[in-house]
Amino acid sequence: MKKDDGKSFDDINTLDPSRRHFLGTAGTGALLLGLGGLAVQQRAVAAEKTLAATSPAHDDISGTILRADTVVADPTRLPPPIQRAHSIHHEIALEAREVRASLDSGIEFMYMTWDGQVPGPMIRVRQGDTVTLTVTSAKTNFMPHNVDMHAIYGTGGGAGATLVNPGQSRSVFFKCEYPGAFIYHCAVFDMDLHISSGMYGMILVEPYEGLAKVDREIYLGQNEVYTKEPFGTKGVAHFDNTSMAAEDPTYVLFNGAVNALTPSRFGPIKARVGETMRVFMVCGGPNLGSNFHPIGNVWKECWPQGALANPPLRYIQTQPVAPGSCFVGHLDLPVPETVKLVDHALSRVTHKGLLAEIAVSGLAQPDIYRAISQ
Ligand SMILES: [Cu+2]
Repeated sequence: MKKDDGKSFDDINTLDPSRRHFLGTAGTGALLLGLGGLAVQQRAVAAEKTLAATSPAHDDISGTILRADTVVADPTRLPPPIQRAHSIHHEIALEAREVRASLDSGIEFMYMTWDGQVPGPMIRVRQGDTVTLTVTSAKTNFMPHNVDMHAIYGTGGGAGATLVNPGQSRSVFFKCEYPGAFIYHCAVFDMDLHISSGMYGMILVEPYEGLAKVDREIYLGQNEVYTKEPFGTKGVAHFDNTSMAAEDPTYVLFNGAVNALTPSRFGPIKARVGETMRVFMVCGGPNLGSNFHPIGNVWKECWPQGALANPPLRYIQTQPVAPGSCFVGHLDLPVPETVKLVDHALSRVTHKGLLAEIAVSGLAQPDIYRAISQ
């Protein structure tokens, strides 16, 4: 994907040494071409749908699949705020990539992704900008994919025009006429499976006047995953169409993995006392919305549905974010603390793997907060 200074987001989204502070033990994250002793579960699901018969066991189909250490997107890697006051044209590329990677320590899952990460790369343009979007499907894929952009006028948000089979590439032109933070997602026939497997991201259309200045920005995505095995079962987690149809997920996740943005996995997001932070969140679903709450803090301002054309709400504790929608909010960070970002439907935190943390470091501010021992 290209941003407006001509650099490729591929450079950003490839895990480089500067990301290792965040990714910790994730290693290089380079995609490795693996020989598929393990089958592609999506193919098994397709067999269930089309044959209405016993689906092949996951390990009964051999194929070539991509493998990666992780699909977890670094929440601090996003395009910078737009400084210009004129419109430009963007050439943006997204690659549909089916990849087997870690859902949790000792658990692997067959993801479907944009550019190998969950959520997909954040696209950032300005109202009035035009885009040529090229959607490519990796040759190693098994499924058709496409993109529905909620940020545009056009049939299916471009879904029909971008439908690609493995090895194919197609392009669509659009103009971003209205501002806001919008989801983009795969929209093939079994789109719930594709979104649940990771095929969603955010396109931010900044309003003509731009956004308020903040010290830091982060980007998160929430989705739920449905597996045949109970939560935490080691080994390969197989997708379960039945529990998806019942909207009864096994996992609810930020950035595609269990407790991904915490010290036990890839580390918390870091900030300093006195800074301001803008949080972008896209809720992929496919079925559950979020009740987005910062524990130990408050949304000083937030824009429901990412609708930046409207005035923000102020000092909001828990903001609903519908599946297929987005959130933009601001945090003040006046004291040293760990802010836990959660869905306040808290069983999703305690039983289903959803947690991100912001570690705010700096001098204590006892006039604002202090513990008192007796
Ligand atoms: Cu897809």
